[in-house]
Amino acid sequence: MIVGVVGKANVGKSTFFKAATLAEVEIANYPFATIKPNSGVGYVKVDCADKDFNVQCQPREGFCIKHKRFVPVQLIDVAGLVPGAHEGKGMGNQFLDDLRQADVLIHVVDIAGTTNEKGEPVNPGDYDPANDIKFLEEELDFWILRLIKKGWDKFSRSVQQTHGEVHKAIARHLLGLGVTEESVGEIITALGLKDKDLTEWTEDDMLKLSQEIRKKTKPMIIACNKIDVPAGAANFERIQKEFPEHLLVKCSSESELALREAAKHELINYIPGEGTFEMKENTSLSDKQKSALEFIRSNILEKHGSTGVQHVLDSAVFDLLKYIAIFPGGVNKLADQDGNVLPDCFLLPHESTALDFAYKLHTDFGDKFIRAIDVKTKMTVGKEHKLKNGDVIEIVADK
Ligand SMILES: Nc1nc2c(ncn2[C@@H]2O[C@H](COP(=O)(O)OP(=O)(O)OP(=O)(O)O)[C@@H](O)[C@H]2O)c(=O)[nH]1
Ligand SMILES: [Mg+2]
Repeated sequence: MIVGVVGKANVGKSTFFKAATLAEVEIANYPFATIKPNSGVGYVKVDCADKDFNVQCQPREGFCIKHKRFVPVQLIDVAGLVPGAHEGKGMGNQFLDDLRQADVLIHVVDIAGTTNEKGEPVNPGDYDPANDIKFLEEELDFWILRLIKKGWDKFSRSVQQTHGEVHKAIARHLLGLGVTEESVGEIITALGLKDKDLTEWTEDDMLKLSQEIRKKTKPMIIACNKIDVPAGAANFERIQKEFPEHLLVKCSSESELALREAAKHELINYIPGEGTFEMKENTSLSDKQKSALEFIRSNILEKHGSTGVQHVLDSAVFDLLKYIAIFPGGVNKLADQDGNVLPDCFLLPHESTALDFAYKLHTDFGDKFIRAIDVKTKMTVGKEHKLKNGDVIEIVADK
């Protein structure tokens, strides 16, 4: 699972990324602080299956606090985009190539409007963040268009000469984007381009294809960041109405970063994504730190329920992509050979079957699949059985 963090320059992408990964990255109040992409491990939060068995798990990767399991996902934070990036404005958009493999995108928006279209600081509310939602999608479309156009002449001639099937050829041409032949087939049929010779495609045909490919391969959640700045809340309400088709989640990355760092230094007890934290006794918290934390408690957690950062990640993976978390385990034993209880948790696409899960564990399990057991109910299930979020599954395979 790869999650890409995108957005205009200076909106808080790196702050969001750092809050989610605690990786050391550059954060600064001017555009293009990030040049090279940052890659790190963040976590999505699921109800751990260990609770159903009254045990404590020992995750091989990630961690579990009070039966909330944090499952690793890869996050990539890239340079900021500005309108006209595809024509070379700002840092251009070629760096987006690092996001080709992303399964889902988090679009970070400065919902308080404290940065103009170039990413320069302005007074809160002086810029309308609705513009960013529109231009960013366009810039992503132009980025995909560039990938489509790369080597198009040669490619289209060779498909023409070999009478290749258009949807298969395009999927191959865009292999790096992870678009399937089936999806390309559906898109070009809907666009009425199915029978058009590739050598005759216009730039407009290609742009339409780019837009549809973006929607299919790069679903996007909008992280409405800087909700702590007073102008943010009203903008959020307004923009939510203006973009009813988009998934918008409010957040304050800066607050989440402060809480996670305080927790890392053992100054507070805080479970990422929760609406509360506790100050630890006998710590070296200064009065200034204490009041900053109390400010977060009353202005963010109590007002909005949480800082939103964890919620954005979870929502991207579980609401938008509809992934499910599956734990391998045995009916007689929940631990692996080393005694680690429920050591693994896998994120699988929506509608994955018992057989898909077997293949995910090992090719041999898939090839030699006999049956699977739903460990919570002890029911035997077959290959085609659709798994659901939180299932613990034992695969029985031929030796
Ligand atoms: N008030 C407030 N400020 C924030 C928040 N998140 C980030 N910032 C500030 O916004 C500025 C930009 O943050 P970065 O994380 O560097 O932004 P970026 O989008 O990575 O910027 P580029 O890499 O330059 O595109 C910094 O001054 C941050 O401290 C937030 O939740 N609230
Ligand atoms: Mg940055």
